[in-house]
Amino acid sequence: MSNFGLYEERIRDFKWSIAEKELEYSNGNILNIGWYCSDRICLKGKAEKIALYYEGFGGIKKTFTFNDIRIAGNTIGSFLRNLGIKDEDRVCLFMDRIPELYLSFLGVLKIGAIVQPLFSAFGEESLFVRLENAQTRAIITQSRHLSKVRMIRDRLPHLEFIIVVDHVVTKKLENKEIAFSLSDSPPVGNLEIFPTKAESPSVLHYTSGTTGQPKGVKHVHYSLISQYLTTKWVLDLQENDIYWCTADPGWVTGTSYGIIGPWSLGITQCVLDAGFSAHAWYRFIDDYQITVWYSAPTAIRSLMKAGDEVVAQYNLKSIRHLASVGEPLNSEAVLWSIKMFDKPFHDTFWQTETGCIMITNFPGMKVKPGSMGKTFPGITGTLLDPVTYEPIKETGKVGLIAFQPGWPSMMRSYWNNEEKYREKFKNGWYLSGDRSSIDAEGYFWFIGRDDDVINTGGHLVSPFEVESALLEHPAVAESAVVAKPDEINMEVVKAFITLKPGFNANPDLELEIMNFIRKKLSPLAMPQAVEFMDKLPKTRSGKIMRRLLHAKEWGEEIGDISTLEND
Ligand code: 6R9
Repeated sequence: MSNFGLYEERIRDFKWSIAEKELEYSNGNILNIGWYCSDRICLKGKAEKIALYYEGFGGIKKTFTFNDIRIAGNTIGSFLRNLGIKDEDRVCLFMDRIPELYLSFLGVLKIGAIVQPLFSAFGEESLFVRLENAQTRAIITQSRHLSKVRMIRDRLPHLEFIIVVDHVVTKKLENKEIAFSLSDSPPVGNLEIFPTKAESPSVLHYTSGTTGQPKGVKHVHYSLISQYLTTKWVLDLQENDIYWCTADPGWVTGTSYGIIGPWSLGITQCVLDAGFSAHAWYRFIDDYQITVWYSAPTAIRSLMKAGDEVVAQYNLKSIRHLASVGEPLNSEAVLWSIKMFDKPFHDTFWQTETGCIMITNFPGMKVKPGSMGKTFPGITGTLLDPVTYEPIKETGKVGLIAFQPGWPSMMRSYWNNEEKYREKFKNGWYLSGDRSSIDAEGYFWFIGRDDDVINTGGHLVSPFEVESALLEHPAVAESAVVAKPDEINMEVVKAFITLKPGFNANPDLELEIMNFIRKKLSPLAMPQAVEFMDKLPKTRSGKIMRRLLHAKEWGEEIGDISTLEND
């Protein structure tokens, strides 16, 4: 059988029940992701297998077996349950990539509560809007992030518990704060797992759109089915693999493929929480003899820039399979990886909303550098005409990437935002919001997003959120935020600002405005360039035309400006 045949083979007679069968997933059994990722693996005889190799700043190392993560999940779950946290309560995880982050994820799910992971670099305002929207009841955090939580807790009436996992007794805890130390708590060997059903909510990830506040993407425990199977077939994880997913669990890649996928398969994974440097990353692969590596184009471009001679200083022969997600993977990056590791990075396309990989260069399939590959077996994908929303028949024509709803890990709703959820469907198709073409062999070629959302280094930034933060500064009259091209991150955030009367544009004011919004936004959303303008281009109805500013930055044709306001 040729390699190409494997993909064909998988597609033929595909049913999601393949995964249900392997997972012994049926009513009457425990259907809880927390249990699947730890207890079940132990029951399968792998209690002493390593689940996690962790390395933090300063070279701190910790190792956990599947039995360790099972017990730690129980201990955290039991602690939360004793506080009165119950099923479907929202519990936010606001931590760096320390072991407690991964272990709390299991603990929260085990008691049937909903995990709300948020990136620890978020500023207090970004944190506030997400906690307020979810009416979050508890937040688990670290001392170093406590000051941000303290600034907003009084405006969050639903937030009852602020749990600090690394509290030192010399510091005073304040209102709502509770210390919890995993190492000092009596280990809970057996916990009654909450009997979640397939459709019980599990994870609530926030994602940014062009307008309005970020939306909470609600997933359910049944998502496991597609996360398990895509991890197995696309990331190609096998029993003896040592796997490294470089994503932070504040984003969907870090939970679907940084926790649920590998652990439900009983695979050993590594976590490095020590920032980025080419030497540190290669050294990590070398030290742990990593075999499967799932990363992102911005990181790959940074590694390319660091120089090929750095690669040569490490033994990276262990690498067996490479995959990438989050932004367009340029063909140069694929060709580079073939040169350096003798293997291509396999692109994977998916979203917070899809919960699992949708389009991919399937292992063994011919990789076309620059293409995202084909739909995963069981996924029906097409391109829709942007006007009629009918599937496009002609090869090579650009359209909107759309999927037929119904795969297991599809979002079930946007939290408290039925209207926005409904907008995602047209003619029975789920609209991804991205544009692509498809070639004669069925390969997707990414073109761009269909909205104003900025994808900087794989992180989606809503121009609205940055503009709102800017508008809070007393000197700012109006603002418009667009993407600007960047060699490493592909796109960075650029802000155009008009000032209120009495204020003059100068470098001091720019610095002051930047310092002002730095407290509100995540570092990733911070503008890398600012331009003061006398006025912003607007439509006759008064809407700021970001499209014109975008075209200016990218040196593109401006296109139809018939709606532009006259002087
Ligand atoms: C998993 C994740 C989703 C958006 C998506 C698209 C972009 C993701 C991509 C890609 C080109 C790829 N995107 N994978 N663009 N090629 N292989 O990233 O989820 O944070 O929700 O972002 O990212 O624009 O719509 P999320």
